[in-house]
Amino acid sequence: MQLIASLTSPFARKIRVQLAEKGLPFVLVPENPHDPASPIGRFNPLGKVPALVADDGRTWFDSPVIAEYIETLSAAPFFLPADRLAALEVRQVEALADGVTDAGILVLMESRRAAEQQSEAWRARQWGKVESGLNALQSLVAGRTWAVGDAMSLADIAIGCMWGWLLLRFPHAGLPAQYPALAAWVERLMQRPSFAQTHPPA
Ligand SMILES: N[C@@H](CCC(=O)N[C@@H](CS)C(=O)NCC(=O)O)C(=O)O
Repeated sequence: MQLIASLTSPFARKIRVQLAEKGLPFVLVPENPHDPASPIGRFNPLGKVPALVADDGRTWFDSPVIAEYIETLSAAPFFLPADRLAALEVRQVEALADGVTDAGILVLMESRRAAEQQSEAWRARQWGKVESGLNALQSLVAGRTWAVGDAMSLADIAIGCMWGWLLLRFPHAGLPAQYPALAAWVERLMQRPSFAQTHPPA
């Protein structure tokens, strides 16, 4: 298996954590999707990482689809419950965490535009989604070991990768002080080798 990924992508990190937890071997192909010369469009018409080239030659994107494909490989532990409704609950929390990251990416991209093109209203709208998503996630994990059910799932992986990316890109936003319960909950996840090995480079 080949995973085409940037080392800072939280979406790619979800897959790297999942593969590491299962002990599945793969080749990491580092790619910068923002480089106009990047071949990523050959693997994902949307030009985004991650994309996975499976051993049978099929290509999968985006991260929730790749994660579900990996769950079909019969390699324990499993990160989606067998019960379809319980699995949907996991997927919803994953969508919430991914959505926070998506909104954060829009804030980051806005800040990289020329000053006169930036919109404070747009930035505030997107940051509002980050904050309301983090509030919901903090309430969700309060007093719980795992975000959904009684085992680690894609929900936990997505929350951990989202938080790691927010701290990387918004180090001065004071998020750990604003969301102390969520920060403490994620800190425990970060002790796992799968998260420690995939920490994004500065
Ligand atoms: N929904 C996608 C999001 C992937 C995504 O936004 N990847 C970013 C890197 S973190 C990217 O490749 N951006 C390049 C672009 O938008 O052109 C997933 O879950 O895989």
